[in-house]
Amino acid sequence: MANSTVSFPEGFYWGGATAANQLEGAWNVDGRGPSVDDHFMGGSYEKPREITLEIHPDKLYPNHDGIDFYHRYEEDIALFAEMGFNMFRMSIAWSRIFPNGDDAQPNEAGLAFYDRVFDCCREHGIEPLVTLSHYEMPYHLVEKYNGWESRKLIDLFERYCATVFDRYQDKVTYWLTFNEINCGTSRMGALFETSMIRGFEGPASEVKVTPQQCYQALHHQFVASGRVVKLAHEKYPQFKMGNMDCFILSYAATCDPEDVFANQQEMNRMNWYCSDVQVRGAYPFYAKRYWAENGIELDIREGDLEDIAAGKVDFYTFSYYMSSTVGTHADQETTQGNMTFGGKNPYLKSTDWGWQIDPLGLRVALNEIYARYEIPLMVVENGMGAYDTVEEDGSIHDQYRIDYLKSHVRAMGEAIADGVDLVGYTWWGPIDLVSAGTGEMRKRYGFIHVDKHDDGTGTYERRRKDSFFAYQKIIKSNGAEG
Ligand code: BGP
Repeated sequence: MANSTVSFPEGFYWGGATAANQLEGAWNVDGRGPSVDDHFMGGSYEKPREITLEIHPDKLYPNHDGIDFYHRYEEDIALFAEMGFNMFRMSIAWSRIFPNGDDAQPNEAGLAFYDRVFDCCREHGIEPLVTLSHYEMPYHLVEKYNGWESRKLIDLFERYCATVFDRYQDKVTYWLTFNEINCGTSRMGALFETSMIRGFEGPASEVKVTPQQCYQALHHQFVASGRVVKLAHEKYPQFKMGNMDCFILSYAATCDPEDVFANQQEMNRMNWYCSDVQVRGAYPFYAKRYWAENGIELDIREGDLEDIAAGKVDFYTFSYYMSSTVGTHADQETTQGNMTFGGKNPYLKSTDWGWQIDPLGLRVALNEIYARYEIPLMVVENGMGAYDTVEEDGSIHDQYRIDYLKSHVRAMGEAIADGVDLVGYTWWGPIDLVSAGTGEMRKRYGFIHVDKHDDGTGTYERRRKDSFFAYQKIIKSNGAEG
């Protein structure tokens, strides 16, 4: 097909995405309770993160003070505004609002913090996009209930959401229930699993969770998401509610029908299972066979399926970093890194962390997703983790990040020209923050550099990289300079 002229719709949302536990810091300030992430030590490219029963703030794991956004949010949001953001994706730390998750009253200091952040966004004309649960929860809920394995979490989550909906109803319109909810269906779900395994200590990659536990916990999250979306629709008609999936597009490794079929099954399990439930409001047709073949017997109680049906989301959001391949042949190579993401693709290059870069795959994904659901889409995470070098004069020439950004913006423009209703794009980590997968600082995504290092040194000074100005131009031209 010939190249068409691409243009982004007026009012398109351009911005960046973050998560509370990866940037706020202030882990024990103003009444915040311990969160699961405070028990999650730093790792590296080679070494998986480790889970500890005690919190060790003195040891090397940078998430405890993040990048100190808690105290520097005004400066950071002003920098986002300077780039031209009209959307900022962030999460609320549940443990700031209910320090133990099941407290009788919410923590006023925690609520007041997000008031300040949302007000600051509004002053800069930035629309907040808020994730209610981004890879963390109050640690007490793991100790007491074994996290999402317990149905009790449904009520507790609903109460937390009702509290923040009520408080921020005039400040926030766009909400996402669970970040990358589908990671609970795979080994990648180590992060998710951390939040549901009581008493485990050691490398996160060794957490043993059965398919039964995973899918039961997911069922509880689906019911919770359904109830919360229903509540929002009934009480706050101005709210727009979204899901959030980690979309890892996979290709069949060869044209052997066995590979094609294996890939189709993987796409169902990894990419479609959760969004079919959250967008269509019911378990998909292929679920029953999958459960039966994997020894999963879901405890579905009266009212659960009605809650799921009543909680269909208004828009679909996803993260997109890479693609992979799925094959059945013995010589199939896998990707490298402290987490592997499927098979290698000889046609693609990878980032320093082994994530295969595939902008055309984003166009494929957008077309596939839109064909399936036909509701507005947002790419709420996309980005490139890389080592950056600060030159003597303080500049940072991150052309590799600019190339990644531009190629993905072009792919989105083409998808829009294809007819996809794409309404927003938030780059992951517009400011350097702590990596979720490895717990490192040196895996940097930002357009803004933060002087903080894995050995605990640094001034936290913020510095514009070359990519800062590239994104600024893209936004100013509404995607034309991509
Ligand atoms: C997504 C998570 C984010 C984020 C990002 C990059 O899976 O939603 O929290 O961190 O991936 O991953 P990493 O930090 O491991 O490079």
